Amino acid sequence: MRKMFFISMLVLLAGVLAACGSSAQPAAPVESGSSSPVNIQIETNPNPAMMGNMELILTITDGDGKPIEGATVDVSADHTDMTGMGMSGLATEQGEGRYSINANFSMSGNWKITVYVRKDGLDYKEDIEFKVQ
Ligand SMILES: [Cu+2]
Repeated sequence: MRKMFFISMLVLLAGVLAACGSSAQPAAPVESGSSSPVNIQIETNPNPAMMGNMELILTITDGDGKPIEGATVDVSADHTDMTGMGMSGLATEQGEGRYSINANFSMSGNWKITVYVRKDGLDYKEDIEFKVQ
């Protein structure tokens, strides 16, 4: 229950990842490459990532390191070792390229976070491996 303390003030303001067994994936986004137009850094609160309720904070910048603001940022999470544990939701913009979303990670282990960043002509997807203690 101690994790609840860290995020209780943020829940009302931020997006929430909702558990969902059959979320439709958007079609054919651009996969990340070596010369990526978008960089995504992921932080968690609490840090390191722990089972239970967590806030994920994504800092999204362009190839020049400038924050990407005003984007639509979809986040999904899958427990890599199992099926049927997917969650997805829309992150809430916090300014200066930061986007946050709350999620309940019901199991420890390896998760894959998939982030979709869309703005004007930009349609970008990145998978981020993620370990929950
Ligand atoms: Cu699981």
